[in-house]
Amino acid sequence: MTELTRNEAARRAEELRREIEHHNYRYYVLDDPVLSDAEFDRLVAELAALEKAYPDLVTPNSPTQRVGGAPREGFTSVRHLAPMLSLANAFSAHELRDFDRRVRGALPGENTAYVVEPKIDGLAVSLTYQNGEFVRGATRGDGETGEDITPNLRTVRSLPLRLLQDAPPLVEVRGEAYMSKDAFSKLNARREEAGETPFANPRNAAAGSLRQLDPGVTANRKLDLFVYGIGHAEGVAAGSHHETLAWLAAQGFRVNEQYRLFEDIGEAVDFCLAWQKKRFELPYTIDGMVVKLDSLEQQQRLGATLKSPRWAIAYKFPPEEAVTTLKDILVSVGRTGVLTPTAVFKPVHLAGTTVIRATLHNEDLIREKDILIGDRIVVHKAGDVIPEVVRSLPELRTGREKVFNMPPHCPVCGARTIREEGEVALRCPNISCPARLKESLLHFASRSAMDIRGLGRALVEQLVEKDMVESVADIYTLKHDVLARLERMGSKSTANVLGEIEASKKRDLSRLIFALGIRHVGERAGKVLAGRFGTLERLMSATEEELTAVPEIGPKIAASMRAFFAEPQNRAVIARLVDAGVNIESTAAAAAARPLAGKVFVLTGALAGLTRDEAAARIELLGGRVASSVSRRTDYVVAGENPGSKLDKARELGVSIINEDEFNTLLGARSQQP
Ligand code: 0OX
Repeated sequence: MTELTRNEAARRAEELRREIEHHNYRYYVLDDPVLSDAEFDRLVAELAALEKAYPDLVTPNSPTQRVGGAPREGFTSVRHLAPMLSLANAFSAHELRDFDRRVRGALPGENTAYVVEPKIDGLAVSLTYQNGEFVRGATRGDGETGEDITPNLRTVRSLPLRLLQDAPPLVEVRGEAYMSKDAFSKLNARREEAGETPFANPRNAAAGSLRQLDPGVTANRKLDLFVYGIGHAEGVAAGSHHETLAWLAAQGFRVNEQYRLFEDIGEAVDFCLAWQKKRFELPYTIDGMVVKLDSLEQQQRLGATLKSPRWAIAYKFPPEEAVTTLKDILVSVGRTGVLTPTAVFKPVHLAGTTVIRATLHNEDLIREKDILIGDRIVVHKAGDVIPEVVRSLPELRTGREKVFNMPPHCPVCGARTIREEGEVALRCPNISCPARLKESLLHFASRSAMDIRGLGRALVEQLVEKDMVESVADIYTLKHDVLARLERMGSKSTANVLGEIEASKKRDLSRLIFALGIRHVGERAGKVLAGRFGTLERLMSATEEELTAVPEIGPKIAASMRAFFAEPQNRAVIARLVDAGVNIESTAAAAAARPLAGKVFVLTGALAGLTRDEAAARIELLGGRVASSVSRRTDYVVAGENPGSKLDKARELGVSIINEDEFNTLLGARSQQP
């Protein structure tokens, strides 16, 4: 490798890093992307290939490091340069005015102004930048020392890995990492699908995702970041909080744009109260508003108590609660047979929507909360998202309320319910229970599983109730004439559904693994397992050790897989799926990773866009091989400027000759995921 080539590689890598981070910023911070996903992926693929060819070019802040590094043994603690203080709370307009009186009392005769900004309900983080480079990220901890979560924070796309403007020598930026309501709902839906415990609210989801020893797990969670201040600064010119926010935004950070500057506390209070009403319109949870004295010099003079600054206060929103009447408790049976009690109450307006039901999780919880059917109950939405019964109001009882008991028999099939040792949940043990079957079919056909459009609840209910299907495999035996006789199934929709069912036979193995509904096996596990084992047969014969050896697959998933495949009834269903012609191979996973597998390339002449080593690295990254001379086994000769005698040899042997454009198409178009 010549010095020059390495230099060229280093230059190109740096160019790519800047370009990728710029587009990342446009997408995640400005919400104004200019590149398509495919174009963006191509840049990342090129950088990854370069870094593979020259591993010493990898930097900790390369965008390729955003996918998460190696798992660690534990967290190390880090001392914050300046303590991370917490905020004192105000629970009323009156307390906000008290705060203003204290502030002005300490600054007699001076002008004062306040910045009021939303209080994001997430996890406080401190981000250290040295000469413009992100070097450390930490949790608050006890305020003096926190936990080092640097690799986890690197996966947060809206966190700048390098600052945009003239780099200050050292700065500690403070902000809130959080999960949007939408990402939270989707994550919980996925967890429930996989039989995992859902998170109670977006804040717990954000904290749980960031406090992971394996940053790869964090990378798969959609976390976001707002920054709101600077802890310790060397070389930052700002005289006020609003200038600090502007400086942070100019450095590439996401700053919440809802902040406003006020000179009058009355207007600041009105602003807080207006947001109290409007808060549910935001795509993320806020639990209050923060009022901060604007002048940094005045802030400094006011100082802090042991715990919190005297120059700022959090106005906490009252919890959004409503009182309604519990009409009934219904019990539903899920795919895994778990019986879940659901509270059904008189419709009530709550956190932006009308709600009529809330899960009660299990019988123990109903007892703990002393809930009777007919009770007046207090309801709220956890994290503004999940309706929950907070408590009952026993003082309002009339005597006509009724105690609820979980049914001793499955409400759907009548099988005796069981409570497994160590579990709070009651289960229907009958795997042919129509309720379980319906949920299994819906899961099998769902978008992220076999994606059979048209096989929705209305059709599934009829199929199960008319005994037309007994397992997911029966979907593939449905005939046009019987289907067309069902309600709401005209000849056209029947043909559509049958077409969809047929098309689902070609889905990738990863989807099938997920579709089988094995406990704890979610979409992600399906992909990882399909990529690793390649065929269903190999997966079915894998031992627990082989399964746990796969990154991201833990003992719980492995044990659940083994138990599932050991069950003769499950094996019979799988055999019937195979007979029906359902694909059991991982076409996508293997092929996408190595689209040029088995292809032999010979390079001749100079390429305009890539050095020889870069071209070779790209080919190898996609599974191809580079040979030094042309033979009958050569698949492509890539001809650049001034090609040599290899071109003549290729012509002589009739080997495909491609130019640089065609070569780029081969690299680019094929490197995208299908
Ligand atoms: C927030 C938030 C939290 C921190 C200590 C002094 C001022 N959760 O959105 N804290 C602060 O600032 C405090 N601002 C915020 N916006």
